Amino acid sequence: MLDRTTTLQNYQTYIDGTWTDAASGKTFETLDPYTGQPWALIPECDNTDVDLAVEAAHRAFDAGPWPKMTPTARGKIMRRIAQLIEQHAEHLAEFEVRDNGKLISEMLAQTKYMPEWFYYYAGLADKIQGAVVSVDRPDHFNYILREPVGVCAFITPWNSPLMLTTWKLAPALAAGCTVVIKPSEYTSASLLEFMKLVIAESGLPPGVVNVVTGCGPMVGEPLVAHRKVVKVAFTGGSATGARVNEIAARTFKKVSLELGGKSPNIVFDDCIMDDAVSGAVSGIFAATGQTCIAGSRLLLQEAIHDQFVDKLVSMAKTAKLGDPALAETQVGPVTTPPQYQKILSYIDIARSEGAKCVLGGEAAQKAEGGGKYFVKPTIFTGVNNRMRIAQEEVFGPVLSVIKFTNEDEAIEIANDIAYGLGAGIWTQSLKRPHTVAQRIKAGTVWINTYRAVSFMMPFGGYKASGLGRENGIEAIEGYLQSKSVWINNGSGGGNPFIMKTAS
Ligand code: TXE
Repeated sequence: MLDRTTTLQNYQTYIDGTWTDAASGKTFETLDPYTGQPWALIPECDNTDVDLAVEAAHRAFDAGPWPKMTPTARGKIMRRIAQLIEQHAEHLAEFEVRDNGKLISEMLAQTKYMPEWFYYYAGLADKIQGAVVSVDRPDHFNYILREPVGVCAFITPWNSPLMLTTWKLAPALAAGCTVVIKPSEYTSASLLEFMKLVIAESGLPPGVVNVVTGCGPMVGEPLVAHRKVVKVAFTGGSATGARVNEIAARTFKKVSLELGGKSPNIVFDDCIMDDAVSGAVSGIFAATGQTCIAGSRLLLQEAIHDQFVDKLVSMAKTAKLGDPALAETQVGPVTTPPQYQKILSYIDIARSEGAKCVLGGEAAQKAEGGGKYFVKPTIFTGVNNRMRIAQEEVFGPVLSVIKFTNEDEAIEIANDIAYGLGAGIWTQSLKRPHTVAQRIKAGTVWINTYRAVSFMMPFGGYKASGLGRENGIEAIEGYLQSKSVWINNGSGGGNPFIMKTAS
């Protein structure tokens, strides 16, 4: 059971294998979204701490044992990380809930699943193979080395802090990279607990994983700009992602971005209706709608629209709002005060655009807990895909229902958006899922399911939803680069003033 003691916990950050205060000595408060009260103090890092952390990661990469260790030995340490997460999954989930207000059932499912990433990429560590190339020159022996890129910066958001760190950390460690992580200023505590219980106990050499805490402009920007960082992996909003990408481009860093979404959940009239209703509810109200893959645009085929909306409203209105630390709670508070304001402002926008509110549409006043950040599950019908409520990411429990007549129109609406992260399709047809999945411009398409993720399945976005893919075998490519080695075993002759080509 979550311990909500009122004394503020004082955290230090973790740089070069050592617990330390911010160089400035400053701290900032982190809030419990359920009570609305501060519960911990986090070091307020700045440029100086960023530099210390990147230098530590750089030493660990350049001179330290990590990249030099055999991949098999690296894999063993990663398996130890997985075991430590298994051991502390409940504790870590409780700290996630305290900091981000998401449901204990959801956060526990995540922390219990996280070890799989470390097992999977630990298994890949000693299967990173170069190649021998029979090059088109006589007497040559050519080969390609696959090398870790170097120091990586991770910038993570507040919605699933440890899970989204894991998606980056496991492939980076397997590749032999070293890392500096900047968590969201709203949810730094669970990462610091993870460092204490998992990373510091795992046998990883000092400097391989470091943390700098603080806000985006003060810590994130200098980290992205640092000349010794060679790769940036970011999860967050599209506007911040664009800024991170611009800064990283100035020093030619590799970048992967996992950004926002406005995913269509498309229900055809040949669906199994109860499954689709449940999928629509889970798509938008799970995690209080604060997921990048929220199915925030529900596309309903005309013939079933009214019946579906009735069933949807009946199910959604039973959602139990309350303390996210209790197993029976189904919708928790919004994580951050600015996010709460943003959601309420989009409810006003939807009304002013002429959408019809058939459920919720306001803040929920909760006496218990004391927190102010609850929003009632909200459904708007009569939404037109050109409205802002259909086009812009709300990141809250607000669903836009859009009617369509046929498959072509559904696909046109689904793709008529800046984003392309996920999409759901509900149908019993055998043929339709494949044709529709091919025509949807999104990184993930779920058919008769929604919000499923796995360490084995690539995850990422089309269009403004991001660059690159996390998870699956291809994710490790983002942390590797190729080196071509040429060995001439014959004569070194030829004209020294022209490039050596085949002719
Ligand atoms: O995210 P930010 P915010 C979306 C969602 C939400 C909106 C804003 O729509 O309403 O983004 O949320 C760091 N240089 N998503 O403001 O700013 C920041 O400190 C470097 C979708 O909380 O993107 C944090 O660690 N870093 C999303 C991280 O970026 C900077 C999850 C994410 O914060 C920075 C979260 C800067 N200039 C929000 N400014 C998803 N894809 O799941 C901020 N940061």
